[in-house]
Amino acid sequence: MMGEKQIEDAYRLASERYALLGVDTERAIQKLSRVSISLHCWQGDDVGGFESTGEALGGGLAATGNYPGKARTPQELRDDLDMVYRLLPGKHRLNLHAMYAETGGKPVDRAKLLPEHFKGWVDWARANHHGLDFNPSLFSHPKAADGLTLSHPDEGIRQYWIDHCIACRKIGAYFGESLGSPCVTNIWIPDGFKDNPFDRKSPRERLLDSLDRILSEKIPSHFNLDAVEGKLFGIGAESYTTGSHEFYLGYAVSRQVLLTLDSGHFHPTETIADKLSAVLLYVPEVLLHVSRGVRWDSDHVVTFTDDLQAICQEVVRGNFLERVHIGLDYFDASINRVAAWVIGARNTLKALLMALLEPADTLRAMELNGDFTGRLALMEELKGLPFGAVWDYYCLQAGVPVGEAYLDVIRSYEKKILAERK
Ligand code: RNT
Ligand code: ZN
Repeated sequence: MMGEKQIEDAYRLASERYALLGVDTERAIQKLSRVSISLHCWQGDDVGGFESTGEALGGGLAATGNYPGKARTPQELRDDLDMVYRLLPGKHRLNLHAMYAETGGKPVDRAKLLPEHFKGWVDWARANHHGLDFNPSLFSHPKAADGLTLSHPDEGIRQYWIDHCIACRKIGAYFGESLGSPCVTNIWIPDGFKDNPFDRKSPRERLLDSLDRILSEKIPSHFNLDAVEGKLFGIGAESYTTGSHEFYLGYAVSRQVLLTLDSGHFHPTETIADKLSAVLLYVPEVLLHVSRGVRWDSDHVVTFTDDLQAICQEVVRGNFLERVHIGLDYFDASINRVAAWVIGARNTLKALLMALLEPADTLRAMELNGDFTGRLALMEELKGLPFGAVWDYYCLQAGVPVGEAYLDVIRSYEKKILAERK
């Protein structure tokens, strides 16, 4: 393992190298330390939740694998998350789903969920200085069994899900008020059709009406921010998705709510990086669901891909760190779930750091002067600069394991804690 002195020496050399390009590594580290990533609670238990209704994962979502040790209770999930946060530099948030309510053993209807059902989460978040974000859960439920919720033709079912979303916004506001940091409450619905519908219009009209009714009560934006998440298709909804990208883009622009961009929700070669500078001209803020689709929206662990780098570059180059909420969204049940969280979150932070270390002024000037040769040459050279030494130093400073050393911690946690969960 690398010693402190080695890490510091490597950092000094790296810092000098970056300084030659006019990049201040201390400043980059400073900026990175202020970024909070919202970790998705659902990586810890394969999107199960704690309602114990025996419902299988629905909504066209699939978590594959059967690695032992998944969290079975809110306490176990919080224990696992505590371990994850200890391995990440910086202070980070948690993104909760409504189906992770703590209802003391007795089932509570999703339409009747109250802030008190999330008190355990809020107490934990407050004690550990985590902000909380939220999501209504419109899947894995008998009333969503046919894959329709807010666009359902049955008024009773549609109203049920409207009520659930209204309840969730109030819970989001409670999070924001209790923790002194606005909660982003993100609405994603599975609605769509396996085969070609005859009528593509009416479900969208119903969805629009549902959303307007859900959002009709104004909630101060320092407590709760509303976001809507579109998608291309889901398993069992291959031919039509009511809440498509165009639908929600129009909705977010016209209602001035947040637009959620999930990197797995577009055609496989379409990237969300290029969308940021476009949509942020029209919507106030964006929520990112950083994910990795392999051939489809498979929600693989986020790795250090060109795609991830491009997303982070766009956030940084556009000066959007204040307007883009960065959340993760994947679920891999085939590897240690704590490691899955840590790997994806560290990669996202690393990619942000790499973007923060770009010689922005130089590149901008080259571009404005039409020096595209220089721009290409410099952008390619940057890929080989020692940003890893800066990352290691940041981890050291933050008191978290450097490099793959975090794996030892996870392995011993697995042996002591996860292996006992049968
Ligand atoms: C589904 C969406 C959505 C979910 C979570 C669990 O395709 O990405 O964000 O992953 O709500
Ligand atoms: Zn998502």
